[in-house]
Amino acid sequence: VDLAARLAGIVGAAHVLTDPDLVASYQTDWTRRWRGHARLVVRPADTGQVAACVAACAEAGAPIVPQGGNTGLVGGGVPLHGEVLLSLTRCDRLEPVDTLTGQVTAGAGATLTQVRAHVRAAGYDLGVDIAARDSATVGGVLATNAGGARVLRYGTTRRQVLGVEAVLADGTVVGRLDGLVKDNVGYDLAQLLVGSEGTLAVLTRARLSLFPLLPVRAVALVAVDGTAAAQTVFGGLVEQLDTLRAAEFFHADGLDLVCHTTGMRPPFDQPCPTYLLVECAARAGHGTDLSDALAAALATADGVRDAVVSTDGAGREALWAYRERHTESINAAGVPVKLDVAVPPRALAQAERDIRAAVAAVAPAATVILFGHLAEGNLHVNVLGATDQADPVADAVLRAVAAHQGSISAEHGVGRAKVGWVHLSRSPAEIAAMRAVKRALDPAGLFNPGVLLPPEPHR
Ligand code: 2HG
Ligand code: ZN
Repeated sequence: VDLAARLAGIVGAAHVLTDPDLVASYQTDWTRRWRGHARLVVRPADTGQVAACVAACAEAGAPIVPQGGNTGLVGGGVPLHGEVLLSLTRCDRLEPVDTLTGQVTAGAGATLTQVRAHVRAAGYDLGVDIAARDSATVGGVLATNAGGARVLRYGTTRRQVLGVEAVLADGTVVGRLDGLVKDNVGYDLAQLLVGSEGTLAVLTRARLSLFPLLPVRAVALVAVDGTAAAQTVFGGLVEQLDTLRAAEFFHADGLDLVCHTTGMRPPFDQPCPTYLLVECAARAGHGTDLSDALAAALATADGVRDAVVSTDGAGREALWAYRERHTESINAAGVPVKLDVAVPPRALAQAERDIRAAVAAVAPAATVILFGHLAEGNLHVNVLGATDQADPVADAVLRAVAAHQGSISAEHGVGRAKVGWVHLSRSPAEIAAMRAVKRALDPAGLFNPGVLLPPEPHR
């Protein structure tokens, strides 16, 4: 029996796709930079079916690319060379929120928006929040250890994961979802799989710790003179406010692009070089205190050129849109070379200058849009008009980042995009240890070949 027929026997014929029209959307990423082809798409509905599919592929020697919402930005979920595309979107079951512990078990295919709506009904919130929330799935978010806009308050995804269930390369199921906070029995497999980018196992479910829902929110957009000024303002706010949970920044060129693409009106009459967006959040009953405190803190913070504060839902969303609609606006302008990096905050402003200079040196006609998450020094480098120079551009940018003791991969993952530069952020000994883990868990190289680790040198 051929593989497609075997898989159809597991998931039902309707969930094995081979028709090129149906397979097409799974083979291209959202930015259009990564395209390839899948042997077929298989869409299991639960852990048992995932395990059976993995076992069948292992037996057939057919490599697997696991995929969630396909909104990744590093090509980590795109089949390039005829792999089996294992789509987890049907594994989206949400279990009841455990209100005694503030935890929930979610299927890998549930989107962040689905999980958030589910836990909100019980008075809880999900710590992770990213702009792709409507399509990004729990599995993809864990696989990349996604960061997003609230890391300064809740940490990255890793901090919110108490356990996972996953299917190993031979089709066995491992994991625990009991959510014991104190449970130290040997290696932490769940945390090993978080951030492993689909290279070690297929995540099927996760036990997540939740946070109290903070329904009262105030958002401010602050015009400043540059990145260093944004950091000064942020520092002033941190000193005065314990409700701060986001600090994002972008520049005039990005704002222009967003306004041009979306038709939004610029936020201020006078343009400024840089914009800082901050959000405060609190429990019910702190409404006026919150916006008053934010306005008062802004009034005394050094470096504020102009500011607008919004507390109502529509106003807050409108301010967030200037920041969150960067990605789609960049995409509308062309196929970007995307480099998500982090540098120590003290080096952020200089790193931005160095990155612009580095790109100008190899692709003088390219447009560089920089924005990101201020508190972590997490910069989203988007280079337009340079797809034919993607490798030299990546090389120049990532070397500039490494020179500041930064990380070549902050929150989107290494994927296929940065495999060639892992050595800039990890020592040979660390890479060897990672390879040993990969070989131990996936000796045949079944999962996500070509992602995360550079090809093995000949031994
Ligand atoms: C964000 O922070 C996302 O909006 C996407 O991480 C960043 O498009 C990008 O480069
Ligand atoms: Zn981001």
